[in-house]
Amino acid sequence: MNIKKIAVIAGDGIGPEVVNEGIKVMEKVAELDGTIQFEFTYFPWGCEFYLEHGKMMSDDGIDQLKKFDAIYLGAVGYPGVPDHISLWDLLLIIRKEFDQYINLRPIQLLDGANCPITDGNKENIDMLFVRENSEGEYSGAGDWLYKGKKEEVVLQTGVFSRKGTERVMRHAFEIAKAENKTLTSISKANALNYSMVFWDEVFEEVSKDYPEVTTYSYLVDAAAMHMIMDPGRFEVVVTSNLFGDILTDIGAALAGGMGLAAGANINPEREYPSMFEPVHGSAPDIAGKGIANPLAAIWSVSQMFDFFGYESRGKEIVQAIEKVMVEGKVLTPDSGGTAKTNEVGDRVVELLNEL
Ligand code: GGG
Repeated sequence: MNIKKIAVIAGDGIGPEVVNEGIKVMEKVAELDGTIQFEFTYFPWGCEFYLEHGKMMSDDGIDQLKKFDAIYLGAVGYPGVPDHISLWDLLLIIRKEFDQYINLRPIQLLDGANCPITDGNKENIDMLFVRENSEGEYSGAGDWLYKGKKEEVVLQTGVFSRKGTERVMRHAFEIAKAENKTLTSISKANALNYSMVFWDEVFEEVSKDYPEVTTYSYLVDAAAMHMIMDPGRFEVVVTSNLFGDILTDIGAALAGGMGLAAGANINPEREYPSMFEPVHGSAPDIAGKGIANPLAAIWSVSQMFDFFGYESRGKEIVQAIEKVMVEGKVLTPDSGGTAKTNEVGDRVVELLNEL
């Protein structure tokens, strides 16, 4: 039996509600498979923990998480705790400490999902974003000078190392090559005259090692427009931390909304645990009402199965999500239904039984 130890950080707001459904699905798939089993350890970290202890996670939190095979995260952020603290002191610190330098965000329009553009279909909305996840605009480098004075100045420095830039590009090229897809790099070299000129140069250099991969390069503003006007241009996409975060929200909208957007924070060397999460935040406005859409959290479970080498099980989970969407009977309000979070999770489990 392949036993995987999973650290569960359900986090804030709707995090615990959607994570519960993801765990249901993990257990069902493990039961159906018969060769894999999960052991869950729950960590109470997040904004409530912060309000009680003055910190988002225990001081030795990173050491505690190190021994797990993967982390399953819900959502972070809640009114009462500044957003930069809740994000930096839990989610971003885990990504950095565990060198999860790849953020994989699939943008895939499933049958039954609501696409806001007229020409959107399964064929032209099928992309994989490979977002740089360890540095760039999210490096945390900067300063706040003369705080509160009239001379006040803030600096937020983008950090693009050769190692960090090259490795995310190589990872994206490897995916594009294996899947026989095109690779698009998204940057902004006309305005960001150091970081993005460098980004484009490294992309050009690395592309020489992958002559079989057709490449494109767009400025981020043009890319944002093309994603709406002509999404079929994009297959595998590599981009920086901030651009990736923004563009994948456009992607989420194209593919049916944030309730379907999943993300995997990967340490490709497997030296540290990787982390799987819905892309959405904690949605305090609907927290506790039992109406949050659990499908993004469930889709991220499919990414976890892929990561563990159970790709066919991962595919089945996405198929079950698609069936729920096609049936259209058990959907949460954001997808036009009236179902509760747990009912959607239960329906996914029932459909997995039938696949
Ligand atoms: N699901 C995790 C979560 O709450 N994410 C909110 C967020 O703001 N994430 C920023 C990022 O992915 O960089």
